[in-house]
Amino acid sequence: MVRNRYVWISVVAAFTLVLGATPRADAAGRIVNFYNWSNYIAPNVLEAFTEETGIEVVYDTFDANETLETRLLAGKSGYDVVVPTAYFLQRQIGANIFRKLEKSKLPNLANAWPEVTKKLAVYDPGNRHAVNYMWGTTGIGYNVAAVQRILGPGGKIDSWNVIFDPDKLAKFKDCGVQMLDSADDILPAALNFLGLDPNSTKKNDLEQAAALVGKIRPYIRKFHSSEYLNGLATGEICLAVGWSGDIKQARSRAMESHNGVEIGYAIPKEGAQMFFDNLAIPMDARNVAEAYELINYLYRPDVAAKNSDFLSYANGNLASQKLIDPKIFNDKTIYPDKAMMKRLFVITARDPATQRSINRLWTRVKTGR
Ligand code: N2P
Repeated sequence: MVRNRYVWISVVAAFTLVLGATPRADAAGRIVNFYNWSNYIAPNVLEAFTEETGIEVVYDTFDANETLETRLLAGKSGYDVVVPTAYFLQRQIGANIFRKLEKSKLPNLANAWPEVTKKLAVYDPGNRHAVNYMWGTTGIGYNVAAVQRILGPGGKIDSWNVIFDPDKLAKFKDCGVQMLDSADDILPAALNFLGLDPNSTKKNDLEQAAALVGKIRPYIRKFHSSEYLNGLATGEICLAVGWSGDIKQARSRAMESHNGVEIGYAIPKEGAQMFFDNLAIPMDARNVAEAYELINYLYRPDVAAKNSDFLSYANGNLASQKLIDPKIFNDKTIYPDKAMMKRLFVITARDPATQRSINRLWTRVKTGR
Protein backbone atom coordinates (compact mmCIF):
# COMPACT_ATOMS: atom_id res chain seq x y z
CA MET A 1 0.00 0.00 0.00
CA VAL A 2 2.67 2.40 1.08
CA ARG A 3 4.74 1.27 -1.80
CA ASN A 4 1.91 1.83 -4.22
CA ARG A 5 1.33 5.28 -2.94
CA TYR A 6 5.03 5.96 -3.34
CA VAL A 7 4.92 4.74 -6.94
CA TRP A 8 1.89 6.91 -7.66
CA ILE A 9 3.56 10.01 -6.23
CA SER A 10 6.63 9.31 -8.36
CA VAL A 11 4.54 9.04 -11.49
CA VAL A 12 2.85 12.35 -10.76
CA ALA A 13 6.21 13.97 -10.02
CA ALA A 14 7.75 12.63 -13.21
CA PHE A 15 4.77 13.78 -15.22
CA THR A 16 4.93 17.27 -13.71
CA LEU A 17 8.61 17.41 -14.51
CA VAL A 18 8.09 16.48 -18.13
CA LEU A 19 5.30 19.04 -18.53
CA GLY A 20 7.34 21.63 -16.73
CA ALA A 21 10.20 21.14 -19.14
CA THR A 22 7.98 21.92 -22.12
CA PRO A 23 7.45 25.66 -22.40
CA ARG A 24 4.31 25.26 -24.48
CA ALA A 25 2.59 23.26 -21.79
CA ASP A 26 3.92 25.49 -19.05
CA ALA A 27 2.44 28.53 -20.72
CA ALA A 28 -0.75 26.81 -21.85
CA GLY A 29 -3.46 29.27 -22.79
CA ARG A 30 -1.33 32.40 -22.86
CA ILE A 31 -2.22 34.79 -25.67
CA VAL A 32 -1.45 38.31 -26.83
CA ASN A 33 -3.67 40.35 -29.16
CA PHE A 34 -1.49 42.37 -31.50
CA TYR A 35 -3.01 45.07 -33.75
CA ASN A 36 -0.44 46.25 -36.29
CA TRP A 37 -0.25 48.05 -39.64
CA SER A 38 -0.60 45.83 -42.70
CA ASN A 39 2.67 44.72 -44.31
CA TYR A 40 4.54 45.59 -41.14
CA ILE A 41 6.09 42.37 -39.83
CA ALA A 42 8.52 39.92 -41.42
CA PRO A 43 7.28 36.39 -42.11
CA ASN A 44 7.80 33.94 -39.23
CA VAL A 45 8.59 36.55 -36.56
CA LEU A 46 5.36 35.90 -34.68
CA GLU A 47 5.59 32.14 -35.20
CA ALA A 48 9.10 32.16 -33.74
CA PHE A 49 7.85 34.21 -30.77
CA THR A 50 5.13 31.62 -30.10
CA GLU A 51 7.59 28.79 -30.41
CA GLU A 52 9.91 30.36 -27.87
CA THR A 53 7.40 31.60 -25.35
CA GLY A 54 4.32 29.45 -25.85
CA ILE A 55 2.32 32.67 -26.19
CA GLU A 56 -0.15 32.54 -29.04
CA VAL A 57 -0.40 35.77 -31.06
CA VAL A 58 -3.84 36.81 -32.25
CA TYR A 59 -2.85 39.11 -35.08
CA ASP A 60 -4.97 41.74 -36.74
CA THR A 61 -4.05 44.59 -39.10
CA PHE A 62 -5.19 48.10 -40.03
CA ASP A 63 -3.96 50.63 -42.56
CA ALA A 64 -5.04 53.96 -41.10
CA ASN A 65 -4.38 55.64 -37.78
CA GLU A 66 -8.02 56.68 -37.76
CA THR A 67 -9.12 53.03 -37.71
CA LEU A 68 -6.88 52.26 -34.75
CA GLU A 69 -7.98 55.40 -32.94
CA THR A 70 -11.69 54.65 -33.34
CA ARG A 71 -11.16 51.20 -31.80
CA LEU A 72 -9.10 52.60 -28.94
CA LEU A 73 -11.47 55.46 -28.13
CA ALA A 74 -14.46 53.12 -28.11
CA GLY A 75 -12.73 51.28 -25.23
CA LYS A 76 -12.43 47.52 -24.70
CA SER A 77 -10.54 47.24 -27.96
CA GLY A 78 -9.42 43.77 -26.95
CA TYR A 79 -5.88 44.56 -28.04
CA ASP A 80 -2.78 44.16 -25.91
CA VAL A 81 -0.20 45.74 -28.22
CA VAL A 82 -0.95 48.45 -30.82
CA VAL A 83 1.18 50.58 -33.17
CA PRO A 84 0.10 54.25 -33.37
CA THR A 85 2.08 56.79 -35.37
CA ALA A 86 3.73 59.37 -33.13
CA TYR A 87 1.36 62.30 -33.72
CA PHE A 88 -1.63 60.08 -32.99
CA LEU A 89 0.14 58.59 -29.97
CA GLN A 90 0.66 62.12 -28.66
CA ARG A 91 -3.07 62.87 -28.69
CA GLN A 92 -3.99 59.44 -27.37
CA ILE A 93 -1.65 59.82 -24.40
CA GLY A 94 -3.60 62.98 -23.63
CA ALA A 95 -6.80 60.92 -23.70
CA ASN A 96 -5.25 58.48 -21.18
CA ILE A 97 -5.47 55.55 -23.56
CA PHE A 98 -2.12 53.91 -22.85
CA ARG A 99 -0.40 52.37 -19.85
CA LYS A 100 2.82 53.74 -18.52
CA LEU A 101 5.45 51.21 -19.49
CA GLU A 102 7.30 49.38 -16.73
CA LYS A 103 10.75 49.51 -18.24
CA SER A 104 12.04 46.76 -15.94
CA LYS A 105 9.84 44.40 -17.95
CA LEU A 106 11.58 45.42 -21.16
CA PRO A 107 15.26 44.56 -20.65
CA ASN A 108 15.85 44.64 -24.41
CA LEU A 109 15.22 48.39 -24.38
CA ALA A 110 18.93 48.56 -23.56
CA ASN A 111 19.24 48.12 -27.34
CA ALA A 112 17.21 51.24 -28.17
CA TRP A 113 18.74 53.88 -30.43
CA PRO A 114 19.03 57.10 -28.35
CA GLU A 115 18.55 59.33 -31.40
CA VAL A 116 15.17 57.79 -32.14
CA THR A 117 14.20 57.69 -28.46
CA LYS A 118 14.90 61.42 -28.31
CA LYS A 119 12.81 62.10 -31.41
CA LEU A 120 9.93 60.13 -29.93
CA ALA A 121 10.15 62.07 -26.65
CA VAL A 122 8.78 65.10 -28.51
CA TYR A 123 5.46 63.22 -28.68
CA ASP A 124 5.74 61.23 -25.46
CA PRO A 125 7.73 63.27 -22.93
CA GLY A 126 10.01 61.01 -20.91
CA ASN A 127 9.23 58.10 -23.28
CA ARG A 128 6.81 56.74 -20.75
CA HIS A 129 4.11 55.20 -22.93
CA ALA A 130 5.68 53.84 -26.09
CA VAL A 131 8.82 52.55 -27.76
CA ASN A 132 9.59 52.98 -31.44
CA TYR A 133 8.89 50.01 -33.69
CA MET A 134 9.72 51.23 -37.20
CA TRP A 135 10.05 54.57 -38.93
CA GLY A 136 10.10 55.75 -42.50
CA THR A 137 9.13 58.47 -44.95
CA THR A 138 6.18 59.38 -47.16
CA GLY A 139 7.37 59.76 -50.74
CA ILE A 140 6.79 58.66 -54.33
CA GLY A 141 6.90 55.14 -55.70
CA TYR A 142 7.14 54.71 -59.46
CA ASN A 143 7.45 52.20 -62.24
CA VAL A 144 10.86 52.89 -63.79
CA ALA A 145 9.89 51.83 -67.34
CA ALA A 146 6.67 53.87 -67.27
CA VAL A 147 8.58 56.96 -66.18
CA GLN A 148 11.06 56.53 -69.05
CA ARG A 149 8.24 56.03 -71.50
CA ILE A 150 6.23 59.02 -70.31
CA LEU A 151 8.96 61.51 -69.46
CA GLY A 152 11.44 60.37 -72.10
CA PRO A 153 14.88 58.83 -71.59
CA GLY A 154 16.65 60.32 -68.59
CA GLY A 155 13.32 61.44 -67.13
CA LYS A 156 13.34 61.06 -63.39
CA ILE A 157 11.13 61.47 -60.37
CA ASP A 158 12.80 63.81 -57.93
CA SER A 159 10.16 66.45 -57.24
CA TRP A 160 6.64 66.58 -55.88
CA ASN A 161 5.72 68.47 -59.05
CA VAL A 162 5.02 65.15 -60.81
CA ILE A 163 2.20 64.70 -58.29
CA PHE A 164 1.01 68.22 -57.57
CA ASP A 165 1.26 69.75 -61.06
CA PRO A 166 -1.97 68.61 -62.76
CA ASP A 167 -0.45 68.73 -66.28
CA LYS A 168 2.38 66.47 -65.20
CA LEU A 169 0.22 64.03 -63.27
CA ALA A 170 -2.31 63.82 -66.12
CA LYS A 171 0.31 61.99 -68.19
CA PHE A 172 0.33 59.15 -65.67
CA LYS A 173 -3.42 58.82 -65.42
CA ASP A 174 -3.74 55.88 -67.80
CA CYS A 175 -0.96 53.78 -66.30
CA GLY A 176 -2.50 54.23 -62.85
CA VAL A 177 -1.93 56.57 -59.92
CA GLN A 178 -2.74 55.84 -56.29
CA MET A 179 -2.42 58.01 -53.23
CA LEU A 180 -2.50 57.21 -49.52
CA ASP A 181 -5.91 57.70 -47.96
CA SER A 182 -4.31 59.70 -45.18
CA ALA A 183 -4.92 63.38 -44.56
CA ASP A 184 -1.91 63.52 -42.24
CA ASP A 185 0.42 62.32 -44.99
CA ILE A 186 -0.97 64.08 -48.05
CA LEU A 187 -1.94 67.52 -46.72
CA PRO A 188 1.47 68.15 -45.09
CA ALA A 189 3.14 67.08 -48.38
CA ALA A 190 0.93 69.57 -50.25
CA LEU A 191 1.61 72.35 -47.71
CA ASN A 192 5.34 71.72 -47.98
CA PHE A 193 5.16 71.76 -51.80
CA LEU A 194 3.37 75.14 -51.61
CA GLY A 195 6.21 76.47 -49.46
CA LEU A 196 3.94 76.56 -46.40
CA ASP A 197 4.58 75.02 -42.99
CA PRO A 198 3.61 71.31 -43.12
CA ASN A 199 2.40 71.74 -39.53
CA SER A 200 0.32 74.77 -40.33
CA THR A 201 -2.99 75.06 -38.50
CA LYS A 202 -4.05 78.17 -40.46
CA LYS A 203 -7.39 77.69 -42.14
CA ASN A 204 -6.26 79.45 -45.28
CA ASP A 205 -3.10 77.30 -45.62
CA LEU A 206 -5.06 74.11 -45.15
CA GLU A 207 -7.64 75.17 -47.69
CA GLN A 208 -4.92 75.92 -50.23
CA ALA A 209 -3.41 72.47 -49.67
CA ALA A 210 -6.80 70.81 -50.06
CA ALA A 211 -7.49 72.80 -53.23
CA LEU A 212 -4.18 71.61 -54.67
CA VAL A 213 -5.13 67.97 -54.07
CA GLY A 214 -8.60 68.73 -55.47
CA LYS A 215 -7.02 69.78 -58.76
CA ILE A 216 -5.12 66.53 -59.21
CA ARG A 217 -7.92 64.28 -57.98
CA PRO A 218 -9.26 63.50 -61.51
CA TYR A 219 -5.95 61.74 -62.26
CA ILE A 220 -5.95 59.55 -59.16
CA ARG A 221 -7.41 56.11 -59.59
CA LYS A 222 -7.74 55.37 -55.90
CA PHE A 223 -7.03 56.69 -52.42
CA HIS A 224 -5.93 53.67 -50.39
CA SER A 225 -3.20 53.01 -47.86
CA SER A 226 -2.09 49.46 -48.59
CA GLU A 227 -3.27 48.29 -52.03
CA TYR A 228 -0.58 50.27 -53.83
CA LEU A 229 2.06 47.82 -52.64
CA ASN A 230 0.72 45.02 -54.77
CA GLY A 231 -0.45 47.46 -57.48
CA LEU A 232 3.08 48.69 -58.06
CA ALA A 233 4.56 45.18 -57.80
CA THR A 234 2.29 43.73 -60.48
CA GLY A 235 2.51 46.75 -62.79
CA GLU A 236 -1.19 47.49 -62.35
CA ILE A 237 -0.32 51.06 -61.33
CA CYS A 238 2.75 53.12 -62.18
CA LEU A 239 2.82 55.92 -59.61
CA ALA A 240 1.93 56.12 -55.91
CA VAL A 241 2.31 58.48 -53.03
CA GLY A 242 3.05 56.01 -50.29
CA TRP A 243 5.27 54.89 -47.45
CA SER A 244 8.94 54.15 -48.11
CA GLY A 245 9.07 50.56 -46.89
CA ASP A 246 5.83 49.55 -48.60
CA ILE A 247 7.18 50.84 -51.91
CA LYS A 248 10.45 49.03 -51.40
CA GLN A 249 8.55 45.85 -50.54
CA ALA A 250 6.73 46.32 -53.87
CA ARG A 251 10.14 46.48 -55.53
CA SER A 252 11.29 43.23 -53.87
CA ARG A 253 7.99 41.51 -54.61
CA ALA A 254 8.29 42.39 -58.32
CA MET A 255 11.90 41.23 -58.41
CA GLU A 256 11.02 37.92 -56.78
CA SER A 257 8.23 37.27 -59.25
CA HIS A 258 10.51 37.99 -62.26
CA ASN A 259 7.73 39.93 -63.97
CA GLY A 260 10.09 42.53 -65.40
CA VAL A 261 8.63 45.33 -63.26
CA GLU A 262 11.18 47.67 -61.70
CA ILE A 263 10.03 49.99 -58.92
CA GLY A 264 11.84 53.09 -57.66
CA TYR A 265 11.29 55.20 -54.55
CA ALA A 266 12.00 58.92 -54.33
CA ILE A 267 12.22 61.31 -51.42
CA PRO A 268 11.49 64.48 -53.42
CA LYS A 269 13.94 67.36 -53.24
CA GLU A 270 11.35 69.70 -51.68
CA GLY A 271 11.27 67.44 -48.66
CA ALA A 272 9.18 64.64 -47.18
CA GLN A 273 7.58 63.60 -43.95
CA MET A 274 9.41 61.29 -41.59
CA PHE A 275 7.07 59.29 -39.34
CA PHE A 276 7.55 57.10 -36.28
CA ASP A 277 5.30 54.11 -35.53
CA ASN A 278 5.38 52.87 -31.96
CA LEU A 279 4.51 49.96 -29.72
CA ALA A 280 2.13 50.76 -26.88
CA ILE A 281 -0.12 48.87 -24.45
CA PRO A 282 -3.75 50.07 -24.17
CA MET A 283 -5.00 50.83 -20.65
CA ASP A 284 -7.60 48.05 -20.85
CA ALA A 285 -5.25 45.35 -22.17
CA ARG A 286 -6.04 41.99 -20.57
CA ASN A 287 -2.77 40.20 -21.32
CA VAL A 288 -0.29 42.70 -20.01
CA ALA A 289 2.51 40.30 -19.11
CA GLU A 290 2.30 38.82 -22.61
CA ALA A 291 2.28 42.31 -24.15
CA TYR A 292 5.57 43.06 -22.42
CA GLU A 293 7.04 39.78 -23.62
CA LEU A 294 6.05 40.55 -27.21
CA ILE A 295 7.46 44.10 -27.14
CA ASN A 296 10.63 42.85 -25.51
CA TYR A 297 10.95 40.15 -28.18
CA LEU A 298 10.53 42.70 -30.98
CA TYR A 299 13.38 44.64 -29.37
CA ARG A 300 15.80 41.74 -29.66
CA PRO A 301 18.49 42.96 -32.08
CA ASP A 302 18.20 39.92 -34.37
CA VAL A 303 14.40 40.21 -34.51
CA ALA A 304 14.48 43.96 -35.24
CA ALA A 305 17.08 43.34 -37.96
CA LYS A 306 14.97 40.58 -39.50
CA ASN A 307 12.01 42.97 -39.61
CA SER A 308 13.98 45.83 -41.18
CA ASP A 309 15.56 43.49 -43.74
CA PHE A 310 12.18 42.30 -44.91
CA LEU A 311 10.18 45.53 -44.51
CA SER A 312 12.76 48.07 -45.71
CA TYR A 313 11.86 50.32 -42.80
CA ALA A 314 14.42 51.65 -40.35
CA ASN A 315 13.91 50.63 -36.72
CA GLY A 316 14.58 52.16 -33.32
CA ASN A 317 17.09 49.53 -32.28
CA LEU A 318 20.76 50.54 -32.32
CA ALA A 319 22.12 47.06 -31.57
CA SER A 320 20.27 45.67 -34.60
CA GLN A 321 22.25 47.82 -37.03
CA LYS A 322 25.26 45.57 -37.31
CA LEU A 323 22.95 42.68 -38.15
CA ILE A 324 20.96 44.48 -40.85
CA ASP A 325 21.67 43.62 -44.49
CA PRO A 326 24.13 46.33 -45.67
CA LYS A 327 21.91 46.89 -48.73
CA ILE A 328 19.20 48.10 -46.37
CA PHE A 329 21.38 49.86 -43.84
CA ASN A 330 23.36 51.78 -46.48
CA ASP A 331 20.27 52.84 -48.42
CA LYS A 332 19.88 56.55 -47.66
CA THR A 333 16.18 56.45 -48.42
CA ILE A 334 15.82 53.96 -45.54
CA TYR A 335 18.55 55.04 -43.12
CA PRO A 336 18.96 58.72 -44.15
CA ASP A 337 22.37 60.34 -43.82
CA LYS A 338 22.77 63.91 -42.53
CA ALA A 339 22.14 65.51 -45.94
CA MET A 340 18.97 63.49 -46.45
CA MET A 341 17.81 64.18 -42.88
CA LYS A 342 17.84 67.90 -43.65
CA ARG A 343 15.10 67.34 -46.23
CA LEU A 344 12.80 65.54 -43.83
CA PHE A 345 10.17 67.12 -41.65
CA VAL A 346 8.02 65.76 -38.84
CA ILE A 347 4.48 66.65 -37.93
CA THR A 348 3.04 66.88 -34.44
CA ALA A 349 -0.49 66.46 -33.12
CA ARG A 350 -2.90 69.27 -33.96
CA ASP A 351 -5.48 70.68 -31.62
CA PRO A 352 -8.86 68.90 -31.94
CA ALA A 353 -10.51 71.75 -33.87
CA THR A 354 -7.76 71.82 -36.52
CA GLN A 355 -7.79 68.03 -36.77
CA ARG A 356 -11.54 68.08 -37.33
CA SER A 357 -11.24 70.62 -40.10
CA ILE A 358 -8.39 68.62 -41.70
CA ASN A 359 -10.59 65.52 -41.67
CA ARG A 360 -13.47 67.46 -43.20
CA LEU A 361 -11.25 68.91 -45.92
CA TRP A 362 -9.89 65.47 -46.67
CA THR A 363 -13.33 63.91 -47.10
CA ARG A 364 -14.29 66.78 -49.37
CA VAL A 365 -11.14 66.40 -51.48
CA LYS A 366 -11.53 62.64 -51.88
CA THR A 367 -15.16 62.73 -52.87
CA GLY A 368 -14.70 65.83 -55.04
CA ARG A 369 -17.52 67.73 -53.37
C1 N2P B 1 2.95 49.85 -42.96
C2 N2P B 1 3.19 51.27 -43.10
C3 N2P B 1 3.02 52.02 -41.87
C4 N2P B 1 3.42 53.40 -42.01
N1 N2P B 1 2.52 49.25 -44.13
C5 N2P B 1 2.41 54.38 -41.56
N2 N2P B 1 2.83 55.20 -40.55
